[in-house]
Amino acid sequence: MADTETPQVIRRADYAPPAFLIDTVALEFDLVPERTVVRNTMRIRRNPDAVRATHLELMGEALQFVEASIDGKPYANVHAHEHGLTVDNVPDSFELTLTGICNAAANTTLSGLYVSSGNFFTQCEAEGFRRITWFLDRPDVMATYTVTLRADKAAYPVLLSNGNLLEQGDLPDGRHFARWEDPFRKPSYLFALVAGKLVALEERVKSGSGKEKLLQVWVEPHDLDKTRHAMDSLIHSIRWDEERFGLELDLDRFMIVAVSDFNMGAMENKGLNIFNTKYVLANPETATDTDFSNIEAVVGHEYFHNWTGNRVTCRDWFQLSLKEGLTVFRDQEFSADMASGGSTVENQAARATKRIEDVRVLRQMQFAEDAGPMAHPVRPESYVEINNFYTMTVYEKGSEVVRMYQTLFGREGFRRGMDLYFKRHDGQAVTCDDFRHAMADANGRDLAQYERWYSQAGTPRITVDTHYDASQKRYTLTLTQGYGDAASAARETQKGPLLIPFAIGLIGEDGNDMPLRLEGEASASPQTTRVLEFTGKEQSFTFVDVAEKPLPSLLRNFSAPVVVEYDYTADELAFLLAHDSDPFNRWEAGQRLATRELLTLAEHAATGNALELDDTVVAAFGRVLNDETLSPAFRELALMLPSEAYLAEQMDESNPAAVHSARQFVRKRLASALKGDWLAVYERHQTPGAYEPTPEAGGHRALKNLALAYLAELDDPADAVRLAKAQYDAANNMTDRAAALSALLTAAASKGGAEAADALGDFYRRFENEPLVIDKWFALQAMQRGTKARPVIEIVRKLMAHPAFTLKNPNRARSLIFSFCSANPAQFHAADGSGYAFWAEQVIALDALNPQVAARLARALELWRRFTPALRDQMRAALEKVAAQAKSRDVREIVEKALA
Ligand code: B3K
Ligand code: ZN
Repeated sequence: MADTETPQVIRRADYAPPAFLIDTVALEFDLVPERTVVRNTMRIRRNPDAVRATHLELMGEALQFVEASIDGKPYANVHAHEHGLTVDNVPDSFELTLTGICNAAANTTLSGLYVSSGNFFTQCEAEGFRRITWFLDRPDVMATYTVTLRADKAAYPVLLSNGNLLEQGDLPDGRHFARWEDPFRKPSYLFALVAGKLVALEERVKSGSGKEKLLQVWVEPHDLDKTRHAMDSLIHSIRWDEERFGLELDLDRFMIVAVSDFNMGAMENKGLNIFNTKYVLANPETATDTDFSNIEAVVGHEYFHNWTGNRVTCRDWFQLSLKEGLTVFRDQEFSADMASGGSTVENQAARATKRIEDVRVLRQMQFAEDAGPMAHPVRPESYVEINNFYTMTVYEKGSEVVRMYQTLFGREGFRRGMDLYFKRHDGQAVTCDDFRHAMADANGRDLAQYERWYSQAGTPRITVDTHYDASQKRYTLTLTQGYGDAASAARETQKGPLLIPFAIGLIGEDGNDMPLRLEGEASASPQTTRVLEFTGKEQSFTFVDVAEKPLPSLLRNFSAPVVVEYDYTADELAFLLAHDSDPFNRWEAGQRLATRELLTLAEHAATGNALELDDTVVAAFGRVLNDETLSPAFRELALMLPSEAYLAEQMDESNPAAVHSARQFVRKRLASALKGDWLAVYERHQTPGAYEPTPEAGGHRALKNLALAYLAELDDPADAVRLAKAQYDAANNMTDRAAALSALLTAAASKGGAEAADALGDFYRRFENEPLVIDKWFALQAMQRGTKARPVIEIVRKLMAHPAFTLKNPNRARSLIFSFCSANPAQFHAADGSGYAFWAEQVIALDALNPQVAARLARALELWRRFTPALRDQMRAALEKVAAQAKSRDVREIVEKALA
């Protein structure tokens, strides 16, 4: 097999440096949708550090070969094939020019060069560049690029690529050109071009060293009024990276371009970030508070990649978390700092809100991934299709693995490690080990054991035993670590104990933190939270001078991505919820209390027993609801029950119907028992006046809308309907309007209601020309409560035929199909298997159009083995159907691993 043919499984252990290096690339594009001619001139030389090869193998896909020349002379000794191009008998150093043609108009994969709304865009990560031209399309081949774009001037007035604009001008026949140069060496996955009818919001800012920078946010003309927030987010990101990490923007110009057809969130191409419109466009009428904060986070994330990803990149794709885990950590810290008003630790509560949201995502999605057939270490050992490994594990667990360095060494120690990392590796393609070594060396530590965080899959479980010796005033915690009965994909990787930073506090009877003095220490430390370094399989820590029996506050601020098992009583959890000085653990106590109760109720529901709710839960939730000393944003998070998906995953056999009954029962009980309080909170947390997307105002809206959602659960939801209808009509922002519509849909499920239908109709008419809002319209309906008379699958199937629906636009497909299959478990897992049949049809249909999106949807069934037998059998049948028909490597890898 030629080396560019993709083997079945790619292994990390097989890494070998490239036989050739490419120093410079000059690309010329004649942009025509069906027939773009690409001329690619590369300066190539043998890699002195690799074994000598007789021929050069370049990767290429879906390309039509035209001609080749070496050092300016036509060269016939080339062979184009399905996976690339072989060039025989090459000298040691030469200039190779290849001309090929690609069909951007026919490209529905949205990888490589494609057309969206009549404009040209590219997406190259991970392996899309080879769909544009033949290349050593791997991240350890870094070159400088000059790019010339030529196109019809009327149809494509704007021509953009990476770096700085060198010149532009007119050509004969109504065409024009632009020439761009990126002065920094980069891997091919960071290449980008954009051409079309676009307009920009522009700002000029001065960077830390006083240099002027041009910032642009490019969109279609009708979207220019939705770019301010993205621009502000970019400016804040630039400032933040200078202040927190001393990292300055290295180009004179930085561009963001929005495109509505996009496979994921955004892409960090050097100097020319390309974004899904969903993470750029926002104004109060069209975007929710969540959209506003997501935009800030994603703009930050892509900008931060300029250093963590672009200046220092990955040696190979197994190192993906080197840039993704680190950059997620950076964007999480950025959002936390923005919410708490600067990079200080003062406003702990605002930071905690962000932390809670991040941990909720990690636990709900990454822990589930780690428990199934796709479980893999943060640095995977093998893959079939790399696009399947842009996962929660690589991103979110990867971020936790980076965060733990900061937990161990403090902010200053972490910064020292970052500084050393850039000093050693700027301009290089490196590995996760290089990052770990920089952290270790900058802090004078041996971090050999820490490597296991990168190589072991599965979620660690820590069991905690405590003993208080009243006569000696000694308190001993014994921690044991393991993985429980992990899925086989994870078990194979588990070799030994991890270095776990385990943050803890001890709480006295008065609810205050107690002083902490570990055995052997001269005196108690001023901090009442201590990070214990837990490295053994089992390890004990003894605190002395402990005046009374404490209540332990474990894993404060979620100091490691693990599950903690400790037998708290319901009263103890209620006490922690009321008193813990660590806001994360206050929230956590409420979640534990609710989870335990909900799981008991789900077992009862599964066996047909009557449901009854413990008063401790109602009382504890009531106290939080009415505690005006807590921020509204925090209260909203604390009063939200764990999701159905998370709860189902905690059961021995996942039973979505039973979980749904239990959760609904609790929601109704909390709604009715606290009805007066919900109504009062609803009134008290109105945000009159102009809309402001601040965390404070957003917190009020979140709590108010949660109150509305609870009220909509009442058997007689008349109050909720009245309030929701008034809120819908009067709303001056999308957060309130969408929440009102959602409450009307909920109320309609128990009572039926013309109000919901009217509001849905109005919503569609009002926002017909706003695709991102129409996505919300589809999603709200796909996620709604179903009834026996009207199961949601019927509504979804009907919406598939709606003129505004198309499978080709990933946002639209996600809004209807993914929302139903992944965010409406009770309806998707209907006992008759109708959800699974629908899923199989859609995965197969998407597979033919866009394998990356299809493979994401394919993952909705991967945990099938954990479900009740009746569902399990039907899920397997659906998976087998997809396995028999799917063509792409992407989908095949997912379903074959699920069935293995
Ligand atoms: N690096 C891109 C993701 C590319 C995904 C390719 N399937 C966006 C990001 O993480 O910033
Ligand atoms: Zn990223």
